[in-house]
Amino acid sequence: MKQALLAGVVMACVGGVAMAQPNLPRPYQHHYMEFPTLNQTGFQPDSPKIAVYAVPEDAPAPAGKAWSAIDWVVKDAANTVVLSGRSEAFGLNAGSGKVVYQIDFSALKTPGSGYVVGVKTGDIYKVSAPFDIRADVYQSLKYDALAFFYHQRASVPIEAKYVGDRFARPVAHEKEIVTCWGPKDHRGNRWGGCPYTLDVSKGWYDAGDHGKYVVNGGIAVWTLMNGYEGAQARGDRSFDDGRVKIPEAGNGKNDLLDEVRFEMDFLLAMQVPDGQTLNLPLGDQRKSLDKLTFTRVDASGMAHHKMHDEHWTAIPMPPHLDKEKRGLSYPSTAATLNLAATAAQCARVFKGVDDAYADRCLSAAKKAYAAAKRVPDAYAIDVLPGGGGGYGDGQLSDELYWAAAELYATTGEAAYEKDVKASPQYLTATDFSWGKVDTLGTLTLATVDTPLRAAARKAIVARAAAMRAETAGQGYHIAFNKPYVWGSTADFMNRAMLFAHAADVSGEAVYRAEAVNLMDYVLGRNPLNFSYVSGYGERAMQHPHHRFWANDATLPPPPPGVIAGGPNQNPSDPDARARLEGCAPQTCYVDHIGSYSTNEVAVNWNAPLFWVAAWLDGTRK
Ligand code: 9MR
Repeated sequence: MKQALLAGVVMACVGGVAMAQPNLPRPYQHHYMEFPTLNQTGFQPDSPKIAVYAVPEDAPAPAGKAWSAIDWVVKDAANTVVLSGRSEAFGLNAGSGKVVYQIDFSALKTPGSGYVVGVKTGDIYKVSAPFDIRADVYQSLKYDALAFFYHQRASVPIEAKYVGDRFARPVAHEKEIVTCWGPKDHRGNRWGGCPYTLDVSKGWYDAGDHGKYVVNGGIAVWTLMNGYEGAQARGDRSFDDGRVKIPEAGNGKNDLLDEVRFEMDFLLAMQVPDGQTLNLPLGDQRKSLDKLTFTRVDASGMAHHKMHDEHWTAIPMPPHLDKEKRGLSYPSTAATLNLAATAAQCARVFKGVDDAYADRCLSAAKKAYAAAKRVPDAYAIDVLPGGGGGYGDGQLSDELYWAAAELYATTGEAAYEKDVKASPQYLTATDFSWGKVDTLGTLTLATVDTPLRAAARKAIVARAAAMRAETAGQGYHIAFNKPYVWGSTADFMNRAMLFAHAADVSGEAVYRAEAVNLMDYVLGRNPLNFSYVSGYGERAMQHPHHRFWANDATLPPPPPGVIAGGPNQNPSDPDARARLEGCAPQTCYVDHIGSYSTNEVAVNWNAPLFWVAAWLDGTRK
């Protein structure tokens, strides 16, 4: 059930017993864990439907006692029992340290609104958040999750006619004509600056901050383009011109591609002009950051790693009030390969839509790829003490494989094929994130029609089968048995994306079910009984670490469809640490504006949320 950001107290009533469920206060209060948890938005009629109930006591059960079975009901909005059953205890859920019960009510397929699941404890029922059953349960989420990227645009005003008065804001960082920081860095190393300026306007702000980072923008825009390729393949018209609320609607081009282009323009602008030589630190110099050794290299075609403020700004800080000086970080091989990969993909998706743009992308991609081969070990090093995220990466063979795979998929050229096949990551499929991108290459090879497609598809399905084996051991019935790190919700969504690819190519319904399980977790079936997506669910994220959506007297809350980073078992910000001492991994989260390590939002996280919502909606029966 999509709900407006509720305040106050919600009364839930099952079997005539009313229970107060106060809306999520700040800081988080743990008694919410005592209600059955489920996807608070709802379910497609033919989808599996699972709720999870955790016993309030800490596990294990008192010596000699077993946890007994529980009785549950599902009631409709008229308070009529439509399904009932009994569940044995699943046992201890390691991620939360509680004993849980799984309630499978998949048999209920009747569309409706305002259903609840109730669990009998003593004389009362504890009830879940209300939810819907309907075929179009993900329809608005796919558009809202995509709208995030319009909201995050730099250099243009965010206009009320597309987002409503509440979320509109003036233009910020309108003309970003900048050069590299320097000539010295904060440790005294002399880089020497860059003898040119670049106009790197446009693009999306990364997250709650106003930096623009090539490697994170890269995976995000790749995900959007991969979503476009999937939509095209299934004949999904959801993003045809005029379907999305953005200024480009009506320009005759697909609106999803319009959003993609807004970021691609920025990425292309980050490329070093021809004929430029720069001093760069080559090789792994992490142990001698105070005494970097520089080499003069032909940097033509490389990409600058980042573009951001000189100092971290205060929060809140609407972007148009940001007075910081902004500048370019030096080119890195990682950024260069991100540009090569995404520009090659851009050339593919814009072919036939805007051939001139496709050509521009292809030539940038080839140039970037050649530059990365020429300068394979220019690792990103921060030249400022703060002001932007690090996004450092000391392992680039995955980036090289991804870029080669994109160029091969777009051009079919033998040289790229040779590099793809020679890569140690050839056809690997693993968890992916901004710094680990080999699977993006394999997903593209599984998508595009080349002689490698069958083998890539096999690898994706094998990976899905391996991940699926994790579900049985998880109390929340999720294919996720790994640490909860910064941005864990995106780890969930990236896994869901891989399951979706596996479902597409294998036709196996079990993989769709696993994608649904992961989405259910993010939308409420979790130990915090919390939806990490703003505006979706009775208890949903409302206080992100975001400089504009500060949700205070003057600034708006997050718009609907924005996903928080989520539980982080090693939270590093003071607001989280103060509240989360000794937390179990799945509970290391606070809905607090200060908590950048659990409650920030980011382009690389909303992109897979968008992808999965679009897929679940676009493939519904
Ligand atoms: O998503 C990034 C995560 O993997 C890193 O551990 C973390 C610390 O370096 O940074 C995260 O990215 C943040 C970036 O550095 C700055 N903008 C906000 C990003 C999301 O929190």
